[in-house]
Amino acid sequence: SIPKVQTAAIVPELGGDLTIKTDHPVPTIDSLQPGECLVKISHTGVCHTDLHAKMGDWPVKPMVPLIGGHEGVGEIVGIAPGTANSPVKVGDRVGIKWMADSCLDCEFCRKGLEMTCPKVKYSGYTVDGTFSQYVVSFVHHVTPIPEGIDSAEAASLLCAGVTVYKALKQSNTIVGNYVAIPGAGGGLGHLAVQYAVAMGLRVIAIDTGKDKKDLSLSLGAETFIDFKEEKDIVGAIKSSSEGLGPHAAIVASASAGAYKQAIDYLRPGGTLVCVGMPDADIGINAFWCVFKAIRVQGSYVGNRQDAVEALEMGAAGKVKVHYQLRELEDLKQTYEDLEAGKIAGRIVLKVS
Ligand code: 8ID
Ligand code: ZN
Repeated sequence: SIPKVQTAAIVPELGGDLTIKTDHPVPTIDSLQPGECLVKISHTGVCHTDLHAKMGDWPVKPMVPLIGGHEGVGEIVGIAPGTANSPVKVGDRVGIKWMADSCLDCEFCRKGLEMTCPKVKYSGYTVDGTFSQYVVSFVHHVTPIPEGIDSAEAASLLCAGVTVYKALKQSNTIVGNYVAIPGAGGGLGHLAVQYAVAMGLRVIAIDTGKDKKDLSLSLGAETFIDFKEEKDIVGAIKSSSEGLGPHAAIVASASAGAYKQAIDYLRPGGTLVCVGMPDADIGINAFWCVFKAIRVQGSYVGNRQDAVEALEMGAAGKVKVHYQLRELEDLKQTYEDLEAGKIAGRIVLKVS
């Protein structure tokens, strides 16, 4: 049976402290709108986006008070009365990702760009997210979790995994090409290394510290460059790729620094895929961008099909989230560690 109250981590105001409430109300099934479902969360990943949300450091602000979180896995415990054609049913194990809901009928939804739908809802940003035991989600957008992958493992594939999988799809690379991954030791980056290796790409990992170096190399990166120690990052990246530079860069770092060098080190004809989201200019020089025939591609999470594909890769054992398991109550500490750059891979919280 569904309890009346639950534990939830709440951001009361932007930039403020987190409050863990143990008596937060659980919505009743009868109060849900058609198309909505109630999901009992077992695990959720913590994405750097959740930290941006808590800090309110993006030009588009989240609602407050806010329950963050958008890498959740759980079980559907109820579906709103009057819901037609639900592709999922009570008892199904599903994932909740950043894109919580969209209209499915506009130009952007028809093109598979649901994340830019004018009616889009973002989990843990414009609707409450997965840092609580029970979450309202949407039957047409939850992602079925395939068998053969446990919930803690699957959680971070729903944002970090989907996002870098889609970014690599948009990188205009083929087997044998080089890809540079600034942020390679972080949540998104360590999965980008693995999807890239699975695609047959040769990975140049850029990040800092021994943990992130060891993780990147163990996942199949050919080279690791420490951005805090290497004086000539552009030179080091080029000399790791036959002197010509990588064919693509997937910038997965949460700071602006990593964007600045990309045009300098990319191979002519190469592609810069923008993934990390500091609210900052990326400093692209028009002359060199044209002169080197560089493409610049913004890559925003992934659509419903990308999510299914990214999870299938996880269930097939091609990629594996390297995570440390913590409790929901540890979210505050996790934000501090993320901000300090201390987390190699991901933190996943056990919610219930
Ligand atoms: O749809 C999207 N595009 C999307 C989806 C999900 C997340 C974008 N994001 C954004 C987040 O909002 C955040 O801005 O991607 C960024 C990275 O998210 P994350 O992987 O969850 O963050 P992390 O685990 O903190 O990893 C970031 C890594 O970047 C490194 C850090 O050391 C860390 O390992 N890094 C930094 I900060 N500056 C760097 C630099 N100059 C750098 N690595 C290389 N060069
Ligand atoms: Zn995310």
